[in-house]
Amino acid sequence: MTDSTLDRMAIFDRMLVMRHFEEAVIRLYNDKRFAGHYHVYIGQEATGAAVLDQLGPDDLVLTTHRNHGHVVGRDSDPGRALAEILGRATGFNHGKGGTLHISDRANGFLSTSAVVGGCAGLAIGAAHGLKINKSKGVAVGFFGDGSLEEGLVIESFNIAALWKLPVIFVCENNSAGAMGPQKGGYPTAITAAALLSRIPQSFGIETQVVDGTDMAAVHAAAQTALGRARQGQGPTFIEAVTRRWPGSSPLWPELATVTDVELAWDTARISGPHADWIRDCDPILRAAREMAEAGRPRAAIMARDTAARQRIEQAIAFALDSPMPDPATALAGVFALASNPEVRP
Ligand SMILES: Cc1ncc(C[n+]2csc(CCOP(=O)(O)OP(=O)(O)O)c2C)c(N)n1
Ligand SMILES: [Mg+2]
Repeated sequence: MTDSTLDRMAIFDRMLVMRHFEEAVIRLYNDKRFAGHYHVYIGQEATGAAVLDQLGPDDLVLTTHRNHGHVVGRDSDPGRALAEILGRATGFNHGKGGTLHISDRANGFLSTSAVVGGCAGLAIGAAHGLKINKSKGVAVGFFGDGSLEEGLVIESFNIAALWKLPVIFVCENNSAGAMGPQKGGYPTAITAAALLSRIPQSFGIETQVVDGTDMAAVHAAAQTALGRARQGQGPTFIEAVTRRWPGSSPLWPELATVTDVELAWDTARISGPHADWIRDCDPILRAAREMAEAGRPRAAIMARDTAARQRIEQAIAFALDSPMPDPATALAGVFALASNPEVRP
């Protein structure tokens, strides 16, 4: 059965903007345009895009240290998002949030927390606000599998279930195939639960586990979850499983693969140490391949890629042309003890 509400090209457009944005972020970091630690969402785009494509203006989104994809995938201006990462005055948060804390309130991003698990607490708070204001909006919290180790997340599941809150917990489990800490692999959730989904299930929360590179599967799960939340039926937990992008395995992101959409059908050209990931795990190539196989002209698919690349080129120019913040504004918008004259804004 085909889902008439699934607009693959619209979701693909969001994914392309996310991808080209973050490949640009890595290049800008390598060019020393910003400093400090950062994370990218590359490899998880199908999950975010398929959820975000179904949200309306009343819906709220809470996200994490891996927030760039969600922000630009929900049509927040990539120029202002990039300016934020580069610490410029035109950034969404005037350059004070940086890569880890981009939030765009006008577009439903209330606050972005890099505290692992923090987003779940923010999401239930947002959902509670929506409920008591009798809004039809839903709060969507995106977080990683590591969050399931945090007590706050467990408490958030409990409150969400007890109060039947309009919230969707989207757990982006990017640890498929991970070796785990015992074997020196990158971090995975360390929990005694054999399956992450059993944790929310024990609170009576509806759960769905889907392939996070499959936009159709994520779309269907989110559609059901949004319908339940809007009808007052309470929370849903969606676990979207992906294999980590090789460029995100080192501590600092590296351009381990560079997106070439034509590899979706020109598979003989796929080579190099990460050929398996490119062929089997890249959600962008999967989406392009599936659309081509369903009869979309390759030229139409490539035209979307060109458009997304141009949009990001404009964003880069905007961000690089933007001024640094005026030092006189350093304390504006900063929480401070009113009793301390040194830090009073
Ligand atoms: C409470 C807390 N503990 C530790 C960290 C350091 N830290 C940043 S990202 C990260 C791994 C998080 O894993 P996961 O939630 O699966 O997200 P992923 O990076 O895999 O997307 C850790 C431990 C943190 N930011 N907050
Ligand atoms: Mg993870």
